[in-house]
Amino acid sequence: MSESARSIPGFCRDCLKEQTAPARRCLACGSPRLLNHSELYQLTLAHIDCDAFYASIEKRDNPELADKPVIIGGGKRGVVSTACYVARIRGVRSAMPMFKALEACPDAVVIKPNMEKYVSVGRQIRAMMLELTPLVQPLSIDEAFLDLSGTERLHNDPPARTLARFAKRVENEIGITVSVGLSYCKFLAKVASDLQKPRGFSVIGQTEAVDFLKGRPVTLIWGVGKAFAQTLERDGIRTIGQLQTMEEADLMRRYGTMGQRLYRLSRGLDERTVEVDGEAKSVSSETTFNDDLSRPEELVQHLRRLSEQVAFRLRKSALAGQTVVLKLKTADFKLRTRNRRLESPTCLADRIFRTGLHLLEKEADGTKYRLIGIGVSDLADPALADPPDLVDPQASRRAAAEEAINKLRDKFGKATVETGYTFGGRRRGQ
Ligand code: DCP
Ligand code: MG
Repeated sequence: MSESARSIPGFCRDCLKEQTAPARRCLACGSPRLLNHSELYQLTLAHIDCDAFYASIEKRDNPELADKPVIIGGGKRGVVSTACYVARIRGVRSAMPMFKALEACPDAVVIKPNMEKYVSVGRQIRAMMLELTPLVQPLSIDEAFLDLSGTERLHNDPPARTLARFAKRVENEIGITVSVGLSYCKFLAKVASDLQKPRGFSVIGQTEAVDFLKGRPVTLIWGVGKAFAQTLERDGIRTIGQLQTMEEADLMRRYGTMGQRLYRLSRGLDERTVEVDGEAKSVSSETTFNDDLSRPEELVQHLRRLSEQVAFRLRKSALAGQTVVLKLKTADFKLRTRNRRLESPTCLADRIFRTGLHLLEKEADGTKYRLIGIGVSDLADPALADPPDLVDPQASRRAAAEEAINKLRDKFGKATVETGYTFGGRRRGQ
């Protein structure tokens, strides 16, 4: 063993015993869960994400489920919210229609979500995080960034060990597991927490960042969704390594401000700090078109898709919103926002979409747009959202119809079922 390998800082994640010589098992307790990294005790930025959050809580509350495949879902949308890791091995994924999930895993135990319970566990975990540092930025119900710089004195331990203790504490006191990512910036801390799930603890240091990123797909970069990945693919760019060889000016000329982000993140440069007041004030989703659009039916299609994304994000954050906001940017970069307050908060794609449609109707007057966005503000507790049929007696029927349509589309393809939303008084989308 070389001298440098000998001195890599590390410890056992089970008994926390220091372990500087890399080995297969802990010399003290025999656990294989050892953590060694040359920058282990310098890194301070963490991302923590609970493992199969809803499913883990249900397993905790019913030990008979421990080794069984468990799916949380059904309810309003008939899709999988989350699946435990046993069900994932069998091919079940988040957002999968329930009937497909049950095809993949017929013996799965399906449980309806109990949001109230999940929100309360989420709050307990957040309170524990705040004991580590005041700099906690929640991203959703089960995940947060933590900046642990300057906490070494307080905890009498470097952040890496404080985080390992935290993971143990959550297991012992709350009864579910978490995965930790530790790095020097937000981007890589978030990437790291996903590397070894469940019960993971991964470290990405400054020295290996560029090498680590080299072979990864561009979709790992924050803000590179499916559509933008396709644009990059058309330009022959698939890996982050390719971005690493490109000039900043070139990337900016091609992709605007996004180009700058690609330049920086591909090199592991990310100066964003952990924002304490990061509690969302609104949840929205928007898209910039490849070519400017003015035809109502095209705008409506985007509106529909974006409304579904907003509903999905609301669900993930355990939020609802009472004001629907439509955002449009004209071809000559003028911004138009229109909003409408609902009778009750909502987290349903259908209600967001219909309200957005109403707002869009007046704006789709032949103007050419380069961007459309939809979102909700006035965020509220999802338990208060969408009281059954109080608002619109048709709503639950429509939700059921939406589900039936989704099923047909899954079976026969998207083109089979057109819903023919009325727009501007005429029937479209035939
Ligand atoms: N969620 C949802 N619908 C989705 C994705 C997630 O309702 N399509 C909910 C259920 C999850 C919770 O949000 O339990 C947290 O989302 P994550 O993406 O962190 O997923 P999990 O915690 O379930 O799994 P992982 O272990 O991959 O983090
Ligand atoms: Mg999670």
